[in-house]
Amino acid sequence: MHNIIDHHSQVLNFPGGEVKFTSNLNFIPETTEERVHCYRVLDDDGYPINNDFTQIEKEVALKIYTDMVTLQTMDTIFYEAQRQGRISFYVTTLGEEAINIASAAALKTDDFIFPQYREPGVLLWRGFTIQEFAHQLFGNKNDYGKGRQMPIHYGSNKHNYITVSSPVATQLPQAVGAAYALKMDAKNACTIVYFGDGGSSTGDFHAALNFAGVLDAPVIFFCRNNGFAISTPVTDQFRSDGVVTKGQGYGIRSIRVDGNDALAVFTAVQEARKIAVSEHKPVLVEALTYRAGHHSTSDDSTKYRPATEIEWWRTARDPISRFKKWIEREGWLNSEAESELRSNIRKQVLQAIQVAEKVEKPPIKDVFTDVYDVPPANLQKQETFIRETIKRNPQDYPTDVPL
Ligand SMILES: Cc1ncc(C[n+]2csc(CCOP(=O)(O)OP(=O)(O)O)c2C)c(N)n1
Repeated sequence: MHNIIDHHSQVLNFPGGEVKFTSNLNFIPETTEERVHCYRVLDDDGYPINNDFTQIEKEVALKIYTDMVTLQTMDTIFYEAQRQGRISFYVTTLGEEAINIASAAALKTDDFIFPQYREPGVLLWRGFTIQEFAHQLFGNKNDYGKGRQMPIHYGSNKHNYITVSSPVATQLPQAVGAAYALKMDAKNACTIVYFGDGGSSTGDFHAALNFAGVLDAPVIFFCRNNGFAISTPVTDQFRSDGVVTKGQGYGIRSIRVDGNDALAVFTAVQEARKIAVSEHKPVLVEALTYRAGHHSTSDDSTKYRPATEIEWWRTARDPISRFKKWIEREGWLNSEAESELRSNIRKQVLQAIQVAEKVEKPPIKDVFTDVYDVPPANLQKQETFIRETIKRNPQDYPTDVPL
């Protein structure tokens, strides 16, 4: 380090660049006068504001629409299945359909997805079937996690979708490490990591951004700022102007986008990907949205926010209706095709539940495999114990779990 003070020009050559001296005792203000603007393409009525966005083809637009409707339908029916006691837990993505589907549409299949848990739409976009979702939710023997994970902890090697793990924000540093590995291997790909505003309130978020900035890791940090971390509103989480402003603190280019505008999300993520892959730089995207459903099936959000607020977001700001208005005006969808699409998807989801429910559960032995090459003595003992207990009390154990 060489701190050479240049008295003539009043600058300090300090690691990272020149620093000018000043005789003004100025603190950097804690806020800016105006909040960071939010990029959008479609107004609330689905009219493009201008032409400054990526033009998408009819086929892509229709797939975005179909997948958003599929996600919404899965949410409605799987949520009901939990209420009926057929599955133990569920999390909806209501209100965040554009974030899920349009961001996925802007990526390439070689890019790795590090989800939080409210992004099943990214997996849907990549071709994970409704039946595969249902098998996971029922934890049957066709579930790739062999029934060991909570419902909604989807994962797929085939789709480069890292398995969901509920401890909040652990995926953030992992995504940076994986992005760095992609860069070292000279791969033409990036990672994208999704997280909520609550995820940004953890230490892992800050560590991840700092490492990414320093290592020039090709990672897209995608924050779904939906206003709440369960019952904690963002106003109780941070005093900054949201999450977007935190990027600059770590030397990371950042953008704020309207998360309920599929075209804006698509365009922003496509540009972010270019920066990550061509320039080997991390990017932060903050999508402003609203969690239009309860946090999970264990939550009742009317206890901490007004029902009228939820209703307003569900209707006036619904991302699916906004996108629909746009594609209808483009002449790519009419009401007949729309109702056929919806009834078709509904049938598929109901059918998937019926099939998944009948598939037997993974065998007991699967509880003890896949961690150790040779199971240690304590696990062997536990397996013997559980088998003997079941033999003694068969009436207490489900009949669809093979021994
Ligand atoms: C480390 C950790 N702390 C607390 C929890 C409990 N928890 C589960 S989800 C959640 C809120 C996360 O909110 P956010 O990141 O904003 O995502 P959102 O649910 O709004 O999509 C919390 C606190 C957890 N799973 N892990």
